[in-house]
Amino acid sequence: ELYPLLNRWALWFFKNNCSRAWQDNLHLVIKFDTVEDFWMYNNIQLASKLSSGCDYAWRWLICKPASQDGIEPMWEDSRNRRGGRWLVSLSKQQRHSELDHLWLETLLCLIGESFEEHSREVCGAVINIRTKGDKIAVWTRETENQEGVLRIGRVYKERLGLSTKTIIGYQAHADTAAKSNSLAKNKFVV
Ligand code: M7G
Repeated sequence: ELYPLLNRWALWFFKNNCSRAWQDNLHLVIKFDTVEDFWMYNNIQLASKLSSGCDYAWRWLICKPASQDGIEPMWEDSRNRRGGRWLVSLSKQQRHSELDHLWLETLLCLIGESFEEHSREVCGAVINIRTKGDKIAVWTRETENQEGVLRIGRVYKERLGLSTKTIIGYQAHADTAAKSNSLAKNKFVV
């Protein structure tokens, strides 16, 4: 017997090829809507084993309600355009000690709809494997929904088991897109 998830999700993979446009490097791997399929595809490759550098890679999980088109994992998608992300920046050492665990917990928050009535605000999650430090983020739909954004941030931080001393910030995609090098300013922190 298969256990259904409340939503259908899509796993995307980003494999950088410097000679192509950013969007052309994004590949839809699989769509799934059962617990069993989630476990199967989640084990394809541990995040900590993905390569980095110019050959960097992403893994994505994006909401896809069965009856609608999926949200594409890019700022340009209409459901991301006004949104932003809760960003967890990791140190180099954390790749070996914590990355896989934090990513799995992030995925479980999403497919388990852990943010109660605010779960529908969640568009997806992304992991960036980077030599300068890996990043995990949860993308939400509407930067202006302060109550929802803050609630998601608090629940997410607690689920990751981050100490109260660790501050995580929320940035609007529009600000991130405008700043190619430095980090965009935080709209919220928890
Ligand atoms: P990144 O991979 O999110 O983080 O962005 P990084 O700085 O740690 O490598 C790197 C670059 O990828 C950005 O400066 C953009 O040129 C491009 N990029 C990233 N995202 C998420 C998008 C997106 O959603 N749309 C487009 N068009 N480009 C993006």
